[in-house]
Amino acid sequence: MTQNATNFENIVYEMAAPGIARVTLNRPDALNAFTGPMLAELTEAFKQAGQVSEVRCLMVTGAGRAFCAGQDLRANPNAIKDLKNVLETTYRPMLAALEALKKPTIAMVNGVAAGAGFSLSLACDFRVASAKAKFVPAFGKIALVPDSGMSYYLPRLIGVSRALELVGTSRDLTGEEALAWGLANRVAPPEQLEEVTLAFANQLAQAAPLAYALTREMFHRTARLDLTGALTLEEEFQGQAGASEDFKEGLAAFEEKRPPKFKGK
Ligand code: LHQ
Repeated sequence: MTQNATNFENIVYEMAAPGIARVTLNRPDALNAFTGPMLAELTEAFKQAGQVSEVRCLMVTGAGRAFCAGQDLRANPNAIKDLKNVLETTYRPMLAALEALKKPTIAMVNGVAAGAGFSLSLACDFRVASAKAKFVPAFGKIALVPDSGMSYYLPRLIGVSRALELVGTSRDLTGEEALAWGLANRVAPPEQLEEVTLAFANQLAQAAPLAYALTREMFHRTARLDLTGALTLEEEFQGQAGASEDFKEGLAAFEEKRPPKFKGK
């Protein structure tokens, strides 16, 4: 894949390293705030990353000093009139494409992540935060409720009480606090952020793709199941994973005392 092969204007989509794709929100002058065209490009990039088997892990980050300031409150006044419609038609497809990826996704939070930008970081499987990062709920300050998936992801990650504290007080969370609260998986000094994220991405890219996708789905679905339901789901998905070529490769690698080479089949 060449850099921005799809002629994106608001994002950069490229391979950051073998097996690791990177999407960079690229409106640094507006702190990478979301516009309709940017959300459409993100949707397309996530779909492409899902379709290309060479992509084994996806990183999402922001150009310049911010990760993303959420909805652009200035660019298009119409976009902040019918909020229900904007969410349904522009944010939901982007979040659905990210969810449908079924590959490890890491938000590399290089700076402020506000409103729907904070939500996007939560919709990724992992967050690696710069020590300079700030997670800013933002919604409460403009009398809105959390959207773009925050109502789903945030209480699951940090519990209902802390989620309500953050949104109710509109308090920002630093990278270090995010780590302590279990919201970030790693925190790194700004100059080491990329190196730390790539090392983590590289580990994740070695995971057996089918088993990872099934595990991810199980962990999301079992939150709504009782034990019997969870055991049933495990049996079904283990049946699928156990029928894969990658399982055979895993067993062979174990016998031969070597690292496995998974192909996603
Ligand atoms: C911005 C923005 C921004 C435009 C900073 N837009 N220019 C979905 C569907 C439909 C509608 C509604 O909402 C949603 C979901 C949402 O995301 S709602 C939440 C929207 N986001 C916000 O309310 C965040 C507003 N921004 C801020 O609170 C601060 O700017 C943050 C905390 C992001 C950054 O603070 P600082 O680092 O101190 O930077 P700054 O405030 O000085 O901003 C730098 C520039 O960026 C400034 O422009 P200027 O011309 O004065 O230099 C800001 O106006 C601009 N900017 N966020 N969302």
